[in-house]
Amino acid sequence: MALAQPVSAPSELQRLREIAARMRIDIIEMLAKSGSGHPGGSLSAADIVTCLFFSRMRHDPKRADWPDRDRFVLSKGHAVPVLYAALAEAGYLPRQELMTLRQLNSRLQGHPVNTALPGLEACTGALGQGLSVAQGMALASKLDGDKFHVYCMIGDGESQEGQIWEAAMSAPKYKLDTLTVILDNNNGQIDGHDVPQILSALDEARATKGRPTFIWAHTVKGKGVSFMENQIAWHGTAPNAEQAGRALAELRAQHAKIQEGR
Ligand SMILES: Cc1ncc(C[n+]2csc(CCOP(=O)(O)OP(=O)(O)O)c2C)c(N)n1
Ligand SMILES: [Mg+2]
Repeated sequence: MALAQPVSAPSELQRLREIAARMRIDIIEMLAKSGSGHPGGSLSAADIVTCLFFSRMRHDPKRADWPDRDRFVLSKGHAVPVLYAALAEAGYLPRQELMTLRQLNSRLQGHPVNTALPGLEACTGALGQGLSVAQGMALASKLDGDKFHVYCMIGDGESQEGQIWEAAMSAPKYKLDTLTVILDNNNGQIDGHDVPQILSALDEARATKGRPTFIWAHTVKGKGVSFMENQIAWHGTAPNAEQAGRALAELRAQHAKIQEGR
């Protein structure tokens, strides 16, 4: 997707890139501590989730149950470390709680539990189901007079589920312009790591009337950590201490480089 004009001021793009870089550090630290979880699909989604939570979504961490808030449903629920990192960054939970990922009694389970933690909109993890949940929310928004917008992220692997296709066929039938679906295709039309392109696609989606929007985001699985990028072995394996050290050195160097650009 070519951008006709800048979508946000350079300082705003800088702010978003810094947040995404910090969230990648959080993801690796969380996974290294828990010893299990899914780095690949968490790292690939970091820029998109950042653009949603810190630029385009209307939400309030102090009022997680605000009826008019925009909703984000992470249908590829196994990538929830990226969502926990965003919620911590936004102030829904204390940053140190991230280190309780996947522990017994933690609010941060290996897949999102919406009754456990404010900011989580749906229980997801059984691939294919989140888009149907998001569609129900988008329909409710329409019935209430377009009160809020619903964003749903699905995975390319997840898209092999029939339920995704059923939802994709029924959403246009109900003219669900309150729904934006983002495919994290960590393999395109937009570069899912390019902040201006993500923002522009989200703006176009929000302005589209009479039909839902589907954004096909081209991403790299494991984005940001050289030895994890495009390596399927890093789909669901947490880094050990030595690997986490190497990953964090790279992510901290990227974060510092973005900060230098201020
Ligand atoms: C119904 C169902 N089948 C299988 C799984 C196991 N599983 C978890 S993640 C995954 C692959 C998902 O790939 P993709 O949607 O592309 O996610 P990403 O690459 O972003 O991690 C599978 C098969 C599951 N969670 N749910
Ligand atoms: Mg994938």
